[in-house]
Amino acid sequence: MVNRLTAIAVILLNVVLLPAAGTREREHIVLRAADDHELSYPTTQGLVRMGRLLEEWTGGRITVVVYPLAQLGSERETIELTRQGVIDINRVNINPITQIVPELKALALPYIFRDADHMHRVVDGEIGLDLLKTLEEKELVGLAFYDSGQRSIYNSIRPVRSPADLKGLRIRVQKAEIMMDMIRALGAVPIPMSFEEVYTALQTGIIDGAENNYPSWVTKGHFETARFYSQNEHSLVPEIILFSKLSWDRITAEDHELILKAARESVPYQRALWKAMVEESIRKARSAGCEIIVDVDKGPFIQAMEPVYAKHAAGLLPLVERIRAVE
Ligand code: GTR
Repeated sequence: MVNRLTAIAVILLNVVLLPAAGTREREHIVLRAADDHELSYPTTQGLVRMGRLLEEWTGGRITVVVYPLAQLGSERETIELTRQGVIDINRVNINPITQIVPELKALALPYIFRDADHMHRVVDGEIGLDLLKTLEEKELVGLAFYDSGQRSIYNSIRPVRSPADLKGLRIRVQKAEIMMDMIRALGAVPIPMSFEEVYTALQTGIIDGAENNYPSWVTKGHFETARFYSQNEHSLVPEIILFSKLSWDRITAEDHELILKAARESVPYQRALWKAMVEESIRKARSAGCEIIVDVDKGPFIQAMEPVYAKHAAGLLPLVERIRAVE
């Protein structure tokens, strides 16, 4: 939790450290970066890489201080703190931002991407650039997309092979309506809560399961209790690196270029780490005796998502068509 006083102190510090554009631009700039994963996780390491590049290119004039493990607040809180200029750089998942930028739902829709290559071509191309621009209206600057792999359902009660097996299970979701509706459409009960609360909620039985990629399931220890992972792959939603518009407007156009370049250069690095981490997580879960159901028939899951499209894609049909048309 970030209390108000800390937030104010950080804002004051920000004003001192980030000079107005065009003035004192040789001053040392310290950028605060937030991530909710541990320091060794691929997204957090991506931010570290970005910081190293900036330090190297500017001879130490720009420094990025990375705060891992949600030290600056849970995901929804840090999005607000980024809009307020308290946090400068924030790596978050797309799902929680769909609450304030509805266009981004196009990337969060269930089964919208054919596979990871399709998703990469979409976010690395024109559509990705257009979507990053939509953030400016919300006091945010979108820098780049990171990988988050596929999200699937895991639980502590039984192996899930079809939506019927999910009936009545209490499944934690991120604080995003689109995720609540997906879980509801599958016949389970969505329980929105912050990522940090899931471990205890699983241990105490407040929830029966959650949905996430393999690395989150394992690194957060959810696999200790939720031992059945069903690879139904309802979502391939990526991660995003945000920059505070307030902080952005205090730095020079030249530094904008450097920051964008560093963010983009950290992407292939993050993706390589990601791939390795997925494999390592599966290995770890298997050797801990977890049951991973890989051969899930996705047909009934895809069919069940119709109401989610009716509600969340209705206003985005041209964008959805553009995404589908990407080869
Ligand atoms: C992870 C993502 C986190 C957070 C988490 C969650 O895949 O990397 O930033 O969004 O999911 O489910 O809360």
